[in-house]
Amino acid sequence: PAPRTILLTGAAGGLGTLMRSLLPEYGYTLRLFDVRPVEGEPDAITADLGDTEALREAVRGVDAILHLAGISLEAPFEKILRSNIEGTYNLYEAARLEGVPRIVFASSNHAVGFTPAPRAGEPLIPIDTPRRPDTFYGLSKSFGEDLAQLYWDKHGLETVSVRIGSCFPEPTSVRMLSVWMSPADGARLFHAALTAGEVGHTVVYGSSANTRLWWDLTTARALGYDPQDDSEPYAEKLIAEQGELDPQNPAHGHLGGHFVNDPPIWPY
Ligand code: NAI
Ligand code: 15L
Repeated sequence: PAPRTILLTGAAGGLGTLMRSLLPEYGYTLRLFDVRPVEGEPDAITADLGDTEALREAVRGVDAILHLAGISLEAPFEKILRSNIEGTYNLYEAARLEGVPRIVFASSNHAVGFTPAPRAGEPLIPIDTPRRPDTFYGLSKSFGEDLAQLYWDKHGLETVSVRIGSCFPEPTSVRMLSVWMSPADGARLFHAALTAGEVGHTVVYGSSANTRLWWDLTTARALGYDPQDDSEPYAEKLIAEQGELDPQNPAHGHLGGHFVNDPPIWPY
């Protein structure tokens, strides 16, 4: 049966806020979880991923989990360790103990961020490209994907790991023309990941059907994902403002963009 009640972790964040408005249209009831209060949502669970009791209670009875909570930029290793590595482990343990059958995990392009970006005419980056994290942040997403594989192989807990590109209302850089996922396509992809039959542990790239796409969406499409958007209408303006990508510039020549040499730092 299609999942109905979803635990949404990271509900106060940018993507969480977008999904709070888009996912109910697909018929989901959302239970919200974040360490920060979720504005206008008094029933949201305000707790840290380090709070194992709160997590057990939060996951109890849900049909699936959309796990967006965590540090979403670069940070000192100790912080990444607590929120993203231990936090994701705590969530998987809670899900295993409570019998939640599926997690959709917000992985990131930064798990493979040091992969050279394909130039025009070169093949798209396949989903089984070796992982090349560009930051401790990307390393934590790589860990999350391996954790998901372990919980599938050992415990039969299914995951779709979504290596999200850039999910924002509009692309704001020339790099984003290649990796952008429109919020509407994000909701389509998460819905497909939540409802597809037997996924085991499936890894997919998360983006729209961009003209300048860098990676292969085959595994995402196999879930039933049918992206409707393309960043191309934004190309002319962004290229006029910022210029074409220069492959000699490390921040332009890798999937992870400026995370490879000048990552944005988590401010909290
Ligand atoms: P965000 O930083 O806006 O939201 C993350 C949320 O997680 C925040 O509300 C924060 O309070 C919460 N959080 C952080 N540590 C926590 C902890 N220890 N316990 C409980 N809650 C905690 O990030 P955004 O953009 O919404 O991203 C959501 C997820 O998707 C993140 O895991 C991020 O790594 C991933 N992602 C996002 C991309 C994007 O384009 N927005 C691209 C690739 C991955
Ligand atoms: C990510 O993983 C970040 O969470 C997000 O804030 C963006 O920076 C995105 O990647 C990106 O690569 O643009």
